[in-house]
Amino acid sequence: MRVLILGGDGYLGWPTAMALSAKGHDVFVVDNYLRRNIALKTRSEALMPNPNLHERAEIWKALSGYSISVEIADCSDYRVLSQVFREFQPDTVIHYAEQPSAPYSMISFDTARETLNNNLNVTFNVIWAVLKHCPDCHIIKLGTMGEYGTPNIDIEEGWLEIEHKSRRDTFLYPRQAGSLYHTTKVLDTDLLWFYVRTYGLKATDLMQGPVYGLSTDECEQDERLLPNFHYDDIFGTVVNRFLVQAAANVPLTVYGKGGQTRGYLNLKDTLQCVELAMNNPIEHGELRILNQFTEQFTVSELAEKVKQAGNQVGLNVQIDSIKNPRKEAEAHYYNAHHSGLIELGLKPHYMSEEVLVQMLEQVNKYKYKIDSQKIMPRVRW
Ligand code: USQ
Repeated sequence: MRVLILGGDGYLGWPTAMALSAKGHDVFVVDNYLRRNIALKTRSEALMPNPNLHERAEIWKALSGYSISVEIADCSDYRVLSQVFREFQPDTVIHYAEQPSAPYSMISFDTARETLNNNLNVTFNVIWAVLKHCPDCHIIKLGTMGEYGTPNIDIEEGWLEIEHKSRRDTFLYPRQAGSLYHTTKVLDTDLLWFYVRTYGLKATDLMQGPVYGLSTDECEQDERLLPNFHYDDIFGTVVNRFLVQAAANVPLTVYGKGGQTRGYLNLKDTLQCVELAMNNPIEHGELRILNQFTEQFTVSELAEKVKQAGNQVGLNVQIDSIKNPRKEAEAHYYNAHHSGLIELGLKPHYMSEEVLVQMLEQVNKYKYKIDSQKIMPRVRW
């Protein structure tokens, strides 16, 4: 397949590009280094150095023989994106090109505006470029479980059947996000759904929970190919942060009561999920929504797991409950359904002690690079 990956420099984008090129697909990645630039501005650089996209593509080609085409361009500029679609004619577009940090979106008017503009403009441009140049192209978009929030009822897979005054209909499951970033994803979903039902596009919206992990099969071959692994308060997701905190002997930063429950998945499973979505096509006019995570934990359970894994490698991990910098429920009902991807063939890599120990050992190799200034939360809302 001809696969276009937007946001190909990211934590998910780069490993996806290598994994799909290794399967023989013709892969083209576009990125404007938005995350790299924000990381530099906010002192949130990744733990390991990441060569730029051109360099990574060259290293990958030398190692594997597979080519990845690279363009450094801004997907929020329609003229640029339109040209890429017109020339490359993708069978599938994987849209990761969003500002992905909830805390960054909550710093100020400017960062909120930047997040809103970037995320909605890119989604809108993707929709129009597909409509104009390749209406058969399957749009695979990364949504987030955070779109649903933490409702006091079960979270269904995208849709909810409602009975009202003895009549029934099916609607998008209600959404109530907890940050401006997550809200842009809600708006993305609405945009996609409008264009899918009106113009017959084909789209899969993957509602992903927080991802953890340092490497994938392809990344393991050369450390210069590792994904950009963040542990700061802006781009670091909770499990990755806890692993680095454990290695650095900093007490794990559980926000508030620690009863916040989310659905988690290993980076290796993100790649599987995206590939499964791609290899299982859908009809024109269908918006397929899949909840993309493999297991649910509270933040306190995660901290306990990292502590146990730390004991195995001789670390004395402490857990600290600190004032929650976010407005979110700290003890709540959470039961999210996620059978769609399993039915498509997902084989989960669960968060076993062995997996956590392996990750701690990997992090430990870069312990000398950990900057403990980047650990405590700097953004509050
Ligand atoms: N948390 C802590 N301590 C920390 C960091 C986080 O207790 O040091 C808590 C947060 O308060 C939250 C939970 O852990 O309750 C998850 O936080 P996170 O920072 O790992 O994830 P979040 O900000 O929600 O965003 C991440 C990704 C985002 C993706 C989302 C999926 O950055 O792109 O959309 O996970 S979800 O959380 O399901 O919305």
